[in-house]
Amino acid sequence: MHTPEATATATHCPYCALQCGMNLRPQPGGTGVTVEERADFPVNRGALCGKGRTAPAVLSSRVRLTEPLVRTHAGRLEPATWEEALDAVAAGLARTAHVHGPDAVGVFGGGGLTNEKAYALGKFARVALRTSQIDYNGRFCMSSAAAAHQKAFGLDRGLPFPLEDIPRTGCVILVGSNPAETMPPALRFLTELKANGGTLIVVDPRRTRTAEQADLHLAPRPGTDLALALGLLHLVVADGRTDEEFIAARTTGWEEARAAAMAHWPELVERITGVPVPALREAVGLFCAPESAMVLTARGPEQQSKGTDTVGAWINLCLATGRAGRLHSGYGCLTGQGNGQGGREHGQKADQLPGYRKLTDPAARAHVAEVWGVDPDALPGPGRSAYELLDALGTDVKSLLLMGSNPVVSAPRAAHVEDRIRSLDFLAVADVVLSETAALADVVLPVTQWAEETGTTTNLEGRVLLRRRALTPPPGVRSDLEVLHGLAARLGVEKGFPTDPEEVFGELRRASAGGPADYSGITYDRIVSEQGVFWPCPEGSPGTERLFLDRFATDDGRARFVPVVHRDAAEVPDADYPLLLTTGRVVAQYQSGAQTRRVDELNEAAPGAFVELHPRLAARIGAVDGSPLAVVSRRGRAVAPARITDAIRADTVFMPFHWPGEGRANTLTNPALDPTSRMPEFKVCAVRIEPVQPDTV
Ligand SMILES: Nc1nc2c(c(=O)[nH]1)N[C@H]1C(S)=C(S)[C@@H](COP(=O)(O)OP(=O)(O)OC[C@H]3O[C@@H](n4cnc5c(=O)[nH]c(N)nc54)[C@H](O)[C@@H]3O)O[C@H]1N2
Ligand SMILES: Nc1nc2c(c(=O)[nH]1)N[C@H]1C(S)=C(S)[C@@H](COP(=O)(O)OP(=O)(O)OC[C@H]3O[C@@H](n4cnc5c(=O)[nH]c(N)nc54)[C@H](O)[C@@H]3O)O[C@H]1N2
Ligand code: SF4
Ligand SMILES: [Mo]
Repeated sequence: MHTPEATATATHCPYCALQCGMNLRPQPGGTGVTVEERADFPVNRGALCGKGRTAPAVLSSRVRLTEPLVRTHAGRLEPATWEEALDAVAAGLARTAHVHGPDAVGVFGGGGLTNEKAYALGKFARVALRTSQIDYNGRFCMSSAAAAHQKAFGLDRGLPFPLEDIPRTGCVILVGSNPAETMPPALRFLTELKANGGTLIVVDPRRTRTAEQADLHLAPRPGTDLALALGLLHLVVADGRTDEEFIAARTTGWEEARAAAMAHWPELVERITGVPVPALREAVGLFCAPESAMVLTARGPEQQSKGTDTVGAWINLCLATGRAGRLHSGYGCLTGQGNGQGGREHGQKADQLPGYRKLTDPAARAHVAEVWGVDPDALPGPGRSAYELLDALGTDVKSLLLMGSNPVVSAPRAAHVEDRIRSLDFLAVADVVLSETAALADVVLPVTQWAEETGTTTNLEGRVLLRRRALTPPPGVRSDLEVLHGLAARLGVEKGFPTDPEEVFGELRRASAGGPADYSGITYDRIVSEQGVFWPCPEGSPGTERLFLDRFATDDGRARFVPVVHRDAAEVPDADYPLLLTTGRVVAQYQSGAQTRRVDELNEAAPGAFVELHPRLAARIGAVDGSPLAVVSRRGRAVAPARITDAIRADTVFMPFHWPGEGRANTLTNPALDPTSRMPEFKVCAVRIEPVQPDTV
């Protein structure tokens, strides 16, 4: 006999979209779990980065929340019972709805939540709160690529092929993606590509550890990827390297897109991007020579106020050269969060219903309303996008329920967002730790974590996976599903919010049936026996590993070119703010750092913010390596030590965004939004820098 917890449990990492497989073995005495290699999972074959290896540290009650907290009249967060806490949340939200109407209550979700939670949260907003005001942090992540995917292919699945196809293609252009830091086990696919004779082009203003692996590194000025992609397309046309047969058979809109691209002469593109014409020519040569090729984008080109058009231009390049909808060729977006793919499919997005259905589509409303047992007319319409929702806090939106995000650190123009959050009538946060945002709440609900609960995530390949409970949570915490169940009941909705994840998944399957992201044929058992199931997967389907091989998901089955032209970033350097700031990640910290800043080993590796700058720039302003440097934008001022390196352009500085306080990069960033995706411009804003005398810090 053994107890269910005595053996190792096969599950997945709590952090990024790679969703590496791992085994969790309970420690003797039942106090925690140890991570062990799980070599059978094909994505990572046992490899893990430091974050995944150390993830169990956040399960420790030394760093996590273990009891609900309610703010007292004296203004302090004090321990409370679950009954008191849930009563207070329901009362706070109901009061706002009663006085100001249901749309004065907001909900903010996260792409780290399992499919079951994301689904339940969207349903909770529309059915229990009847508010239109729900959106989530995925808006800050891959929304531009999602919008471009929809436009061109009629469907948004980040990667239309499994990662294992990467080594089998001839050339990969990796645009604004740094997997050496953001998905280390995935580097293997690029190493194998090169071992197979394929070539790698990396487009990044910094010579990152990923760019060091490249055959060709293009280092454009931040915010100029659109011109770069159009310049490459111009050269493809000028050199007669288009695939006319593919264009005629499988696409529409080429003439307009071609005309738009032809306005982008190589010399003009060199002027805009800073990438020399010979390098542009070399890139076209490498991309067009082999029979197959891929373009993969991540946050670099996407987190711009023109991210949707930029991704559209890279897709145009793939379509014009016949490198889409074919085996081992295509465009893909490397999604970021643990459930960044599934989290964008099941209804926590402002304009969306489960199964990637549109909230404005009457047939979609009717289908989902029937599953939910409500009148379709009772479903609210689309609400505000994430930044617009945060910006409306304290004015139009007076109360907020937040689950799975830490916007005080991660939102653009964060000082303003923090101010808006502080001006709320009522804030409830469900989290596993006391994040910077949770610390501002009126009620904090401590929830269970990955290793303590079961649920599905959908990784960056569109592969639906099962995370499994491996240990018993501490007595004071409840799951997000239990939170939503308890709140719905208090708001008068007794039924429809089950707490068993598999029951929620069963309902999600029905709600998604017939939609673009159809999960109806996926079961927990199938996921386990097949190492994940790719959607779309209608009842009886084996799942869809590769999309678009026969047809694209548009009405006529053809991919659509988008005619796009270059435009500047929302903010360009001037006399007062002569430099560009770009932001991103380091390997040892995750996102707002709420979880990873609580892990000793990771803090030792990456203890705080820094400002990366070129030696020439450093010499010009008298910056010294390791000494504090102030970075000032129109939004505010941040201070962090200088890190001098010739791996960055001399007109650009870089800051990671994982830390709160003085070094918070998002104090500086520009919330200018992409008109289609509503993505903020995290990757470009104008700044000046000045060394700080230690006594003035
Ligand atoms: N260690 C770690 N891993 C993570 C995460 C984390 O926080 N930490 N987060 C996860 C999530 S949610 C995401 S979304 C992914 C993100 O994964 P990535 O997109 O790989 O990460 P970033 O560092 O944001 O940006 C990638 C690169 O874009 C470059 N860049 C900046 N501006 C531009 C530009 O204008 N054009 C181009 N072409 N490149 C530019 C930066 O220099 C950077 O090297 O990582 C996931 N994995
Ligand atoms: N300057 C700049 N800013 C950026 C970016 C950038 O590149 N540059 N990238 C953007 C991107 S791509 C992203 S994805 C965002 C991410 O930024 P955030 O949305 O802040 O993401 P996290 O830090 O992962 O926050 C997740 C929170 O939810 C908690 N949590 C984890 N799991 C659960 C759960 O199951 N239930 C509940 N209730 N809580 C949970 C964690 O403890 C943490 O407090 O940041 C964006 N901000
Ligand atoms: S690469 Fe991502 S999924 Fe894999 S161990 Fe690291 S954080 Fe976890
Ligand atoms: Mo992300």
